[in-house]
Amino acid sequence: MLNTAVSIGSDSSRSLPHYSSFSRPAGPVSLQTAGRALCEAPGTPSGLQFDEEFLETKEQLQKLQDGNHLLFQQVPMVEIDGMKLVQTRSILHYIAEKHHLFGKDLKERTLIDMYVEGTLDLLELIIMHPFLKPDDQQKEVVNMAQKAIIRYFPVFEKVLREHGQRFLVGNQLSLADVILLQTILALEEKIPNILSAFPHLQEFTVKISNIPTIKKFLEPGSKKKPPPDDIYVRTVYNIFMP
Ligand SMILES: N[C@@H](CCC(=O)N[C@@H](CS)C(=O)NCC(=O)O)C(=O)O
Repeated sequence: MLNTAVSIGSDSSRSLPHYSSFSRPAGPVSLQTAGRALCEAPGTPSGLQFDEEFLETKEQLQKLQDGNHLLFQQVPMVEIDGMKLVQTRSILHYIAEKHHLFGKDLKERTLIDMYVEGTLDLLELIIMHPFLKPDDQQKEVVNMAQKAIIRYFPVFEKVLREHGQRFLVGNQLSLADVILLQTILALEEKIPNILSAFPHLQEFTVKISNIPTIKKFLEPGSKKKPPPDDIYVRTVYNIFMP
């Protein structure tokens, strides 16, 4: 899979794949990814600080591979707490666990995991969208909208309606909320009225977006990824295609 899926931010190097390193008081952390992504999400509510250096060439990737920094020769990689983490889900889970975004017990954790995995299935469609042929892109927007409106959003709308909390699981923020917010925001870039039939999700989006650390991340000038553009697509191809 062309995993543009995990990264922690981008700017005018906008949406370029990148190698990044970041640090927080607990110790050095470094992150390496390819494009707009998922890892930015769980670190965000915790106020995780990081610096970035973008992967822009095949040679940069090769250097990381040759240096044995990548367990399976792939990005994303996050260097944190003395480990070099790879595999998107493993990275997400580690950061979520570390920052108390993974529920209070096994049942909550599993519920969060199910919500996250379902949402990621939708988010991955969005992430892959720029790599489709131009003729297929419009059709895929329709497909994504249908998937969101028929399959995924009704589930979360019902959860929020019945649960009565502002969060999906328990009474505190979890990885499920963060990934869902990320997915809604990414989808709204393509389909602005995607939430029109989902009042609880609209409220959810506003409330979660206003959590101070998340709000800051969503403001201009942060490390949040902008929508992918042609330069991003070309760069990803140049780096990862043989
Ligand atoms: N299962 C891995 C897939 C990672 C992946 O496919 N990475 C691609 C970039 S998007 C890569 O590094 N490709 C280089 C290679 O395989 O040599 C994950 O979820 O992190």
